[in-house]
Amino acid sequence: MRLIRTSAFAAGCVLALGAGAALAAGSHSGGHGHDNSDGHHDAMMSVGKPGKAADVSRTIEVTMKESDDGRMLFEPSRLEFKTGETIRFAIANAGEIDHEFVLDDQKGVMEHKELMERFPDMEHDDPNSVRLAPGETGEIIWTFANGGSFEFACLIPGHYDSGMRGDLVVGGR
Ligand SMILES: [Cu+2]
Repeated sequence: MRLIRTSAFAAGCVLALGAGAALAAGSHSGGHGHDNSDGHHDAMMSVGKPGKAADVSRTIEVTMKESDDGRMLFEPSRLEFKTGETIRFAIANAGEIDHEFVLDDQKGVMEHKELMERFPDMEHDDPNSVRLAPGETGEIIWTFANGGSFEFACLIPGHYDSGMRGDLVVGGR
C-alpha cells in the first residue's frame, strides 16, 4: 500500500512539474486533466481512496482562511469518520491567499510538505488534494476505507507551520 501510494504521488508531481504553469490554473477543477490509464486516480492510500458520488453519505463543509492574529486554519480543525464512509468535502477558501486541502497519513503529509518547500511552485494533480484561490470553492469525494489516525493539511510553504492542519480520525463502523 505504501509503495503504491508513493509512486502514485511521484507520478502526479512529475507530471505537474513537466506541464508547468499551464496546469496550475485548472488542476482542481474536478475533471483533472489527464487520463486514468496509469491507475493513479484509483490508487488506494492508507487514508483511503477516491470515492464515487453515488456512495456519498454526507457532505462536510471545510473553510480555509487566515485569522486576524496571523495564523492560518481550517474550520473545523478535527474530522471523524466511520470506516468505510464516503464523504463529499465542500471546501471553501475564505482567505485572501491560496490554500489547499490535502488528506493523507502523517508520513505522507511530511513528505509532501518537504517537497513543497523544495519546489514551491509545484502544482500537484492528486485526487486527495484540492488547491483553491481566494473566494474559490472545490470538492473532494473520498472513501475512508481504512481505520486509523490521519491528517488534513495545507502544504503551501509556511502554512502548515502557521497552524493549517487538522486531525482526521477514522474508526468504528
Ligand atoms: Cu494554506
